Amino acid sequence: MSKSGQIEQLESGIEQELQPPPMYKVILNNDDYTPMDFVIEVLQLFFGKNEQEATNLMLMVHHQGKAVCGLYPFGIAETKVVQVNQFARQNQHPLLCSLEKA
Ligand code: TYC
Repeated sequence: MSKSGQIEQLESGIEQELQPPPMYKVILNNDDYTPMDFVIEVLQLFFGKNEQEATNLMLMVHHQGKAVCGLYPFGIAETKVVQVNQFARQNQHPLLCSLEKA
């Protein structure tokens, strides 16, 4: 590769490093079976919500079908999704947590 090509590549690498990481929305989806209290517990345990915030967010999911629980860089968002879905399955609930690019 030419010298100027190498410099361009280096510069674009540096620019990328200076950007904030792309963020991902962690979404909680409604279903007909997961108990409301369980969803409130999940929001407190995994998303740091207090009881009032967790209740409001759970009701938003219940009425609107889904809601954003938090915004994180990919690795953290993916870990939350895995942990929440695993915790739901361990407790025999169909609750579904998913990921969307912000
Ligand atoms: N719709 C559920 C019920 O009536 C409650 C619920 C809320 C389930 C939010 C999932 O992400 C959810 N028991």
